[in-house]
Amino acid sequence: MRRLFALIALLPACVAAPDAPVGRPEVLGPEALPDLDPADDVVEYALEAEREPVELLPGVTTGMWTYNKMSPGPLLQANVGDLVRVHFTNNLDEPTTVHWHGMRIPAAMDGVVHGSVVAVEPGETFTYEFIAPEAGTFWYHPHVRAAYQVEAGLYGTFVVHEPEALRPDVDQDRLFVLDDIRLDDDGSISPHSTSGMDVMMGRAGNVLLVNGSSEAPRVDMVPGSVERWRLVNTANARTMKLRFPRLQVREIGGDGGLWPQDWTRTIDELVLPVGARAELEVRLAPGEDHGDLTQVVLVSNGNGGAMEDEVQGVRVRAPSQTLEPRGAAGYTADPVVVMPDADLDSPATHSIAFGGYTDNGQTILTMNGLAWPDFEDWSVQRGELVVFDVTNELMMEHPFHLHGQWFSVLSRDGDEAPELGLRDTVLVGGNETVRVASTFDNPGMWMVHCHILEHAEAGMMSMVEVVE
Ligand SMILES: [Cu+2]
Repeated sequence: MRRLFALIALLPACVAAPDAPVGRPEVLGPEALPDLDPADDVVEYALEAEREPVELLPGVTTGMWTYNKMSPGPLLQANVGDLVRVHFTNNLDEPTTVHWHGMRIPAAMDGVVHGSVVAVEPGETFTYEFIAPEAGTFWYHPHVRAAYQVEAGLYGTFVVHEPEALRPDVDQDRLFVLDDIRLDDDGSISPHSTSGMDVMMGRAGNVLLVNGSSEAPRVDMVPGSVERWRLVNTANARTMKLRFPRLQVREIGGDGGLWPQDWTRTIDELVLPVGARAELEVRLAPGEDHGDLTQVVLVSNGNGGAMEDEVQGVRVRAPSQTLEPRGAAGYTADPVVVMPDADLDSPATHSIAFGGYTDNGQTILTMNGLAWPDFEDWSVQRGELVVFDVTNELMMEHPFHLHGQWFSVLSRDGDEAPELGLRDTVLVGGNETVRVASTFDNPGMWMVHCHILEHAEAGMMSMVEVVE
């Protein structure tokens, strides 16, 4: 039972996949959706948004909005380069869309309602079609009234597999979706607030979920074995701080997929902002009989203050019978990752400021002074290297998210940033400036926004046009 009864809101079951698709390794975690197209290089899925009671707390059902009656929704998979076709049907009573977070696909398929792209109305079906351009761990969610729809349960994962030669040699590939949700005592989702601290800080849940369960999933690992773990943070607002007691963990990739060997590093702690993903190589040392992934959360200290507490996220146990590890090598591939040609000293040519003000008691959050649906006129040439600053004029943090492109993180307040590789999401701390670089190689109109969904809906969204 991982309910956070005493959570300070102001501060911020593993199901085996059915038969693994041909040519794609099995990923354990959310249930995999069957591919309807027998061709090797085409995947076709039927996805349906509908209401469904889901058991989040043991013995208690919550009326959720689901994809295919599941929350998280089913795991979609493709090999890099595959044609992906998703027939999406909206059986809710309000419009929605599907946004493919992190996937650099055509703007018309990105699920953002703008220009000629309209929402999928109740009862309608829309087919999303694109080539899976890069390998990595991605997720999908609505981009309409997202603070409400994502909290209600509309989120799922999409794994695009690397070519065989670049895949880690592991005993198991697992996916953990980390989320929180705010439930009332009867198990129903607490009403949303459009003012006060929920808008200022984002909506924090009082129940932690891993793969849709409030019970920490249990994983059996043979001592001496090695696994690939993919982590996704789908919470509305909660930055996840993770620790890995008694496990040996190497960070091997992030939003933009797996890294060259040079960049991989041993970690015992990880900060995962909302929207972001992590790729980990996880070992249970020989002779060790258990380990954990823990989530560091704030709880009351009983005196009106707050303290950090570690809550089990994933429990790792060695099976009781003695088993020999297979001797898998782990992650030994060394892919070439083309990074934007910029470094710590590169000057910024554009700046985006997160700000806000109060108007008649209503909190309005802005980007460069404008609140969505108003946004600044910002365009770049396709393929142009742009170094830009993301500046936070407020004290609360904002996870900056760019659609359709990836960027590298150059610096934080002028100092080298710890984030490696290509990203689509980066956390900007209170009153901090993060400098990033992108080559903007995907044409179209693209969202740029804070991924705290309450902030986005209070105005913190903008667009950039990448001009051919
Ligand atoms: Cu924000």
